Amino acid sequence: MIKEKLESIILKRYNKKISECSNQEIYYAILELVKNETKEKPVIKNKKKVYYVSAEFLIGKLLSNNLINLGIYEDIKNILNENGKSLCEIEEVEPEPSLGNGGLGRLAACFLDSIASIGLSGDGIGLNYHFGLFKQKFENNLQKEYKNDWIEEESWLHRTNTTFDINFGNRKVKSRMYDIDVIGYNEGINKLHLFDIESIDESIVKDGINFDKEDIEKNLTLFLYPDDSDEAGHLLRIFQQYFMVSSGAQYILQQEKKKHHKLNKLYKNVTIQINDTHPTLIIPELIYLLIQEGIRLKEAIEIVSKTCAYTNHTILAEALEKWPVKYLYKVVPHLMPIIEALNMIVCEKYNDPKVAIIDEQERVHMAHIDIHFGYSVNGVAKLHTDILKNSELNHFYKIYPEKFNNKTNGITFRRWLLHCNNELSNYITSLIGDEYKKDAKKLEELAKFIEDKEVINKIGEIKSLKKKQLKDYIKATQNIEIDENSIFDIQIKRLHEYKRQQMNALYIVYKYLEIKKGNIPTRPITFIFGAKAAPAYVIAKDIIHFILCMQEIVEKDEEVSKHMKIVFIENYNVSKAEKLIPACDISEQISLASKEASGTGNMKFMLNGAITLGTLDGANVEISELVGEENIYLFGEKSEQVIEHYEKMDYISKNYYNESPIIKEIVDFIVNEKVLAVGQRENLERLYNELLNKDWFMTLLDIEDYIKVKDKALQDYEDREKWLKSALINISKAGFFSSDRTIAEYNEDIWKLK
Ligand code: 26V
Repeated sequence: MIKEKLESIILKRYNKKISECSNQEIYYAILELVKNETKEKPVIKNKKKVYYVSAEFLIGKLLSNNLINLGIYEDIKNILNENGKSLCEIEEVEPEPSLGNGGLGRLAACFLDSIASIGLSGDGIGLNYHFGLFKQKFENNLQKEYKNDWIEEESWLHRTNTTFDINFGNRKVKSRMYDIDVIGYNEGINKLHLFDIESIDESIVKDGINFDKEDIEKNLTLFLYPDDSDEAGHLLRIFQQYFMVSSGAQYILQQEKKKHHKLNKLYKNVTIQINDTHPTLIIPELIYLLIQEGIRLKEAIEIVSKTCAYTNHTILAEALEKWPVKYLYKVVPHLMPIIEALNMIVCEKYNDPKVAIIDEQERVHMAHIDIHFGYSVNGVAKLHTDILKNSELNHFYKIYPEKFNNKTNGITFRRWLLHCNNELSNYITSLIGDEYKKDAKKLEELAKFIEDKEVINKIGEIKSLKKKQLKDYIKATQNIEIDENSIFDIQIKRLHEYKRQQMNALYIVYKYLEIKKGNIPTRPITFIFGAKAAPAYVIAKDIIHFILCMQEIVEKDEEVSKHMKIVFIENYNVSKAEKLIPACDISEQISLASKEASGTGNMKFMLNGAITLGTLDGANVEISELVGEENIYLFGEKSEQVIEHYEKMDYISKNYYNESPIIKEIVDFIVNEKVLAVGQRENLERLYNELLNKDWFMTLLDIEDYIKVKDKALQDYEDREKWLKSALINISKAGFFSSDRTIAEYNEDIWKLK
């Protein structure tokens, strides 16, 4: 059936046979086939519907994922093979939408997959950024940003006839809805609604990612989080946020009216999950729209408060949005009276400036709106929720203990195992059947093979195969030769000081100097990084620069490069993650304890049989509880100790530098003449001074323990059987981190859709 359908599409489009088509042609043909198949699927319907509103949906490429969820992946793969074509090569043709920065956006994408796959009715609401997040290139060991032109004539986007007027004070723009089908795994479909401005003008983007930030009518949906280092950038973000939530809120109410649902009972039929504070303005916007429908302010507030729920994804103060009242008056003057009314209610009730919506400096605390006027507040891992309750949001927890709950993050196994590691997933199926694909906890059945040498060997063989595939990919794309028998140590995530890529870089310096001193590692090591730094985040870009300098120094040093290699993957994105994660031996999760809300890369690595090297932070805590301390490498100070350092302000990085000769030697190396010869003095000195005089995320606090524990992990790798057993335990315990479990909990505790 599928074969005939594909052949007929190809015949009609190109008047050719499959074997005569280019990969590009086949890609468009399969795109058409998938769209046709999707039309046959029912739209999922429940009593109540969730709208997941998010500024980011890092969906990645959709071709294989959709084929898997439709249950035709193997068929298509075989049909192509019979015709001398390869699905892997066709995947390469698909452009990757870059509609997210990192974990938060990828989580939203995993959630949409799980919502549909467990048969819940829920749509995503977001923005259709034409150039997404920037495309990263390395030039002279520096990050350079370019636009990522991902939208083609034919794509997964479906242009709908739904449009709305959006009012920014006296400025008015038109919004149009574009839909992407979200196909559940052996299930019906939901939608991702991405709103776009009708008057967009791509041609205003000049060299790199520069454009006139004030020309809202032309630029609104060009980029995700354009550089927000100045006032125009901040205003543009507020324009984007309001454009998204006003479009979304109007759409939601329009749908409710179509279903003849009463708007004063909105919360019985709809729940809105607010993903971080970016969509917070949906609260005053809904109140505003309900008032226009004839509902009184007090009742409108009550209805909205029972409809909206908020997820917090970070405790970093600088990432908690606080918009100046002045800016909001410029963008959404009609919402300000509502925001002021909400603030009055809170101030009269609690008389505590710490929980006010508008502070003394005339800034609106977006999270405070969500907490007071939403019915649920959740963190994204046990430790994170505890920190929210006990310190960061303690004032709110005391007022509303019943609103607070934890939902430990998860990942979709369809993409992060079935698709990216077909070999491992097929092998698991041969051992325990395929029930784990719908019920991830079943992976625990793998534990019974722990003493089975054949199984252990096979796990090792699959890892070697994935490492060989990655080696070939790196050679083909970046022309770097790596040794597939070396240990693959991987850190891939957004670049941020709290994630401490700089600590990993200092370890590399340490290893380099050891090799120079004649202390040769038992086995070569390949250090792999992937990370984009926000364009205006200077120190983050300096860290990339330093690592690229080290990459060049090592590459050119024959004596050292036999024993270690550094590869910084250019333009790290979802498809690259899919190639890197299955090949990993050591998963670097080394954030400063208390700072990484959850992490989700950690879960993907574990599922693919890598061993975590990490701090007791975010979901690492839960990983460690599940696999046991023998199957994870933990180091560094605990979150309570770190929080105490901040309270007492007693961490002084220079003391660590002065008191440890090793630390001094490796930190000094940043401005060593060898590095200066391949790098920029200004950037390197800035990084050096930052570590010495500030080091806000306490790199030097944990570096010695990190070196010790990392060396132990590298040594332990040599006991192949023990290492692979540990890998198998990690895989078998990963079931908890399926986003199907996370979403089932959201539904059970917060949404109650069925
Ligand atoms: C945003 C910003 C923006 C301004 C500059 C500094 C800064 C630092 C951090 C952030 C993070 C925003 C929220 C976010 O992406 N959180 C991530 O959410 C993931 C999904 O829950 C979670 O796994 C990650 O630990 C968390 O960092």
